[in-house]
This record gives sequence, C-alpha cells and structure tokens, in this order.
Amino acid sequence: MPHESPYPPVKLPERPYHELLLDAIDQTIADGKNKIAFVSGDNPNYTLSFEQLRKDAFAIATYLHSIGFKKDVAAVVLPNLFHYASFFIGCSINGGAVSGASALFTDYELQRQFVDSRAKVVLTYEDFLPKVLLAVKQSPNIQKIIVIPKPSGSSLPSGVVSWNDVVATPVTALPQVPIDVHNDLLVLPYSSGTTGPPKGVMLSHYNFTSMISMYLAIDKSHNLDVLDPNWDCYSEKALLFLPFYHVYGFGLLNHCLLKGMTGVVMSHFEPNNFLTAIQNYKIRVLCLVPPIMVFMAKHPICAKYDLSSVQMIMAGAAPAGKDLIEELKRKYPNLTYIQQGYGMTECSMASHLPDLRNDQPFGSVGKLASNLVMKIVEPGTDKEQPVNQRGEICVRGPTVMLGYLGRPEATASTIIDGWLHTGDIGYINEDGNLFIVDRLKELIKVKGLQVPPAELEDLLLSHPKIRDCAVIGIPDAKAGELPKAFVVRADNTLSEQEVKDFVKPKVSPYKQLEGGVEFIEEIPKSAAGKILRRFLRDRSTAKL
Ligand code: 4UV
Repeated sequence: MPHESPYPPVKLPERPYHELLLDAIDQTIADGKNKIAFVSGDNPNYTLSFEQLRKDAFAIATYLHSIGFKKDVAAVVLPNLFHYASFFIGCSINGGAVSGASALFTDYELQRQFVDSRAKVVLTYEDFLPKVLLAVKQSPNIQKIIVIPKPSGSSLPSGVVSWNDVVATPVTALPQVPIDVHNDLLVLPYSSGTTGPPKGVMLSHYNFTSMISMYLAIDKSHNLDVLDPNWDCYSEKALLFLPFYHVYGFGLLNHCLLKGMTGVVMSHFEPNNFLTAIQNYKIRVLCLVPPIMVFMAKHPICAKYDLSSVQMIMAGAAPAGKDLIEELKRKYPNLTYIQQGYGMTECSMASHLPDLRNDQPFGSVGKLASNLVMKIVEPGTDKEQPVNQRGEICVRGPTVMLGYLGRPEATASTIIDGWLHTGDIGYINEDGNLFIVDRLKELIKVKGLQVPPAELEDLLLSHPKIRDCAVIGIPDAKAGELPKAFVVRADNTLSEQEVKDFVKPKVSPYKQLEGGVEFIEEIPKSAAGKILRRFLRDRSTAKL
C-alpha cells in the first residue's frame, strides 16, 4: 500500500499564485509592522520596500502586456537580485512563466535554454549582456531584452530596454488575463531528471500554490513554532543566497515574501557577507546546502564572527553526513536543530520535510509532506517494498510537474500512472521517516547544483579526438561531488589538459571536470548500450 503523509492535509487554493502572493504583500503593507521586503546582503544601504516591490510588479505587468507578452515564457539570467520577485509577479499577472538560468551560464548554455523554453523575453543584468546577446543571436523566439543597468549609470546599447524604463511604465489598469491554474505555467526551471540533458520542468500555478501551502502549514504546526511559539516574522530576517533560479532558492524567496519577513538578498555566496549578515541580523534559521555546512564547520574565518543566534539549520539538495552534523553541533552549541529536507525540481520543491515535534532520527530527510502519497518500489518494477527495505522513491500528488516541455517521451518515462519516479533510492522506517541511500539516476550534484552527465558527454563527443566517453560524479569533501570524465581517445596525442581546456569555455564553473579525466580503452555498456556508471564509479573508488 502506498504511504500517506503523516502531516494533516491542507486545503489547496485554486487561485493564481500571484494573487495569493499579492494578498500576502497587501496584508504586510496594511499591518505596517515591516516595510522592508529586501535588504542587500552585499550592501546594507540598498533596500526595497514591499510597496515599491508591488508598484514595480504592476508596472512590469503593464509593460509586458503592452509588448504582447501573454501566456509566454520569460528567461531570467540574474544572480539573486531584488528584481527577481517583481519581474516574476509581473509575468504571472499576464499568465506567463519565468524560466530562470544561472548567471554563471555560458552563452552556449543560455542559448540552449532560450531555444528550448521558447522564451520571448529575457531579463538580465548589464554585466551579463555580452553573453546574453551572443545567445540571443541564435534564439529566434526572443523579442525583447530587458537589462538592469549597473548603478554607475553607463549607457546601454541600442536595441535593449532598460529596467528603469520598464518600471516607469504608467499603470492605469492591470491586464486581466484568465488563468487556468491547473494548466498554465508559473515557472519553468530546468532539470535533467533521471537521465539526459536539462529539460524544462512545467510547474503550474496549482503545483506551486500547493507546494507553498503545504510548506507554510508544516512550518507552522511542526517547525518554526517548535523553535519559538512566539515567532514574529515581521522582526525576523531570512538569508536568501541559494539561487532563485533553482526550486530551493525560489521556494525560500516566496516563503519569505508570504510571511512578511525581510529577505537579506545575496547576489552569490560570499563568505564575509554571509557571516556578517548572520551576525548583524541575528539570523536564527539558516536554509543551506551541505557545502555551506562544510564551510561553517571547517573554515577558520567563521570563528571571527558571532554566529550564536543560529538555532536551526535546514539542509537539502544533497546528502549531509553524520560527521559534518556532529562537528557543527560541537562548534555551535546554540544549534538545537540540524535537519534535512528532500526535494526535486519535478515536484515543485520539497516532498519531504523534517518533523521537529517528534524526534527526527539522524540521517533522515523528513516525512512526506501533506497531501502527497509515496511508494518505494523495487527499481524497474511496480513491486512495493516493505518498511525498512530500500527501493526507488516515487511520489504522487498536487505538486508533481505537468511534464517536461516538448518531451513527451521523457515525461512518460518519469511520470508513470501519476507516480513521479525520483531516481533516488531510499527506505522509510516505522515512523515514516525517509532515508536516502543512493542515486539510481545519472545526475551529479556539485554544491547542490545539477550537473547532468549527458550534457558534458554530448560536449565531449563533439571533440574530434574523442571516440567515446562517460561522465560520473566522484565524492568530494567540499563540493559533495565533482564531475569526472572517462574518455576513449580517437587520437593518442589527446591530453587531460586538452580535454579540460575544451570544456572550460563552454560550461559554467561548477560543471568543470574538476574530478579529472581518465583515459580508458572502452566505456563499459550494457547489452542495450547504456553506460554502466556503477562500474566506473567502483573503478574510480578503487583507485583512491
Ligand atoms: O531537482 P533538484 O536540483 O532539486 C533539489 C531540491 C531540494 C530541496 C528543495 C527544498 C527543500 O526544502 C529541500 O529540503 C530540498 O535539489 O535535485 C533533486 C535531487 O537532489 C538530491 C536527490 O537526488 C534529488 O532527486 N537531493 C535533494 N535533497 C536531498 C538529495 C537530500 N536531502 N539528501 C540527498 N539527496
């Protein structure tokens, strides 16, 4: 029998997500207790009020409507900046979806996402304009490029639109677009899923409103209230440095806005800014990925700051080991809770969240979130595993994506009879706590970010001196995993450095072959031609 969520069911709103969010923003403004939506973690003099955020969102909505943007996709190539929120609300009012891309992406990676997502509009920052322009050259759907200018006020090239002009659009009446909450997209993040290249994950309004409603309910009944029953969000600040283009960071941004908290927005993780923000804003709850936990446990610079305010760390996106958690507890005695959640882009954010009302055993990633159903099956079959026996985790419920954009086959092999096959191996105990033990899918996670092996393999195979190749993740104490390539040479003069240099300009820094390059006679494959990655992983481990 499939497992039901142990958390109480939540009533799921059938409303466009931006309406829910704007209601919450209106409420915060009306309460008048916290005026500041965002403060910059890079420069504390730079803030944005909730009122200004709402005003910008309405101006953006009006502008996008005026250029004919309807139920279309807008690509966003930004680090974490305040602008993300108002732009996303403005798109949503028009029935459009935002497809976030990393600001670290190369023009090669951007172009692929622009084309695949059929984005009509791009929003970027002046610094990234050269690579965005290169990518746009070969992306026929893009009609407008909106650019956030640098504060220094340099002039933008012709043919692009300045953010300042967009937010100055006069608002008379907002566009009235009927939204089908079950079928219209709200966001289109990219994920490789269990196999292949990055794919557009179609998340509807209903997917996301369901996710956020469950998240808020569990937060209230089981988590933040346990930490402090008098929790006052208006005086609390949240550190927002996990990338907004990824579901984890995007979820945290929305959680913060819905609660009326002030988000301390950091364009990227910078150790001094991160530690200064914790110290100055007396942050109590940190949502992290394991590599940042490693930094807090091991880096001597942390001792220079007063981090005694931190009472809870919530980790996710990759496994956090026992030694690491124990080291953190030793180092920070006020840290009462170090817990993990578990999620996936394809199920809108988190499917499992920790239950602090009941003791969360070490290593568990929490319990199934409200309104979801889960089964654990013997891989490749329908056979359900009993409690305490490992198998592939499958999840069903309102947060499961509509599918992969334009890829019915990949959708059909990932969602089978309504069940999302996660490609992760785990088991649950008698209390419903989930433990992740392995990954069936190809995905590599570097610092919690996705590195799809197929993407690097495609790239390597385009090199004339490479006959065949396979990329796997090898364990790394700091990053979690690093990509390593096994290469069959077509020409014996090919060196490791040559392979690395070939990859370097084409993909983001976190996708580089830092796990090394090993030359091999043949790539081990199954009779069906599938790469036997386990064999390569074992070979790599044996060499260590
Ligand atoms: O698709 P994705 O990049 O998505 C994520 C989402 C992680 C989140 C989000 C919100 C939370 O509150 C939270 O706790 C976690 O990472 O990658 C999905 C894959 O990442 C691995 C697993 O292989 C997923 O299929 N993964 C995610 N969380 C964990 C994990 C974890 N706690 N332990 C081990 N692996």
